[in-house]
Amino acid sequence: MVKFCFLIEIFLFILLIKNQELTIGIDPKDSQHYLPKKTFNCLDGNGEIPYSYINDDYCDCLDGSDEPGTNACSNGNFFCHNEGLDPKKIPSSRVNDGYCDCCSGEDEYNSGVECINTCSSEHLIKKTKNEKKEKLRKKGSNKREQMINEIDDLFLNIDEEIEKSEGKLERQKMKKEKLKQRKT
Ligand SMILES: [Ca+2]
Ligand SMILES: [Ca+2]
Repeated sequence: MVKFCFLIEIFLFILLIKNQELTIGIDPKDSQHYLPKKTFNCLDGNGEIPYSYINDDYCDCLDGSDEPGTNACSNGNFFCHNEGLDPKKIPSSRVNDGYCDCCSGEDEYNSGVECINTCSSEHLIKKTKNEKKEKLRKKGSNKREQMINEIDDLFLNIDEEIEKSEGKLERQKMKKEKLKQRKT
């Protein structure tokens, strides 16, 4: 009985590995189209193929949607999850081509090339750049506000000076008028 359970566990494990191979490179937003069933419908609607044809290294769908995880289709796309950084899609021709295109290196899962995961360091660089940009933007914004306040103060002073001059002129006119009246 123990041996039987052990065999079932091994079988389930193999199924899990096989399913992971079948679903590699799939955009999570399309994952509902790749659920294990008897058949798979090409995403462009032009064809129905057995589920086992997904990622079997042979291009069956015209839109390349059956081979997201291999480079069999020239027009397919591979989804890099890039955990820790932004996910992105790359042309599936770059899968296992010996060059690390995803920062996670997940596109080179079967080429023998060992990719260093650079997602965390790229994330740190991006974060530092964004912080610097934000700092500069705030500095610029504060400087602009300061200049606007200085210009406002300048205009306020000019208005006060004009008011003072107008008052002075008015008083002089009145004084002149009084002198005129006294003479007559
Ligand atoms: Ca295929
Ligand atoms: Ca690559």
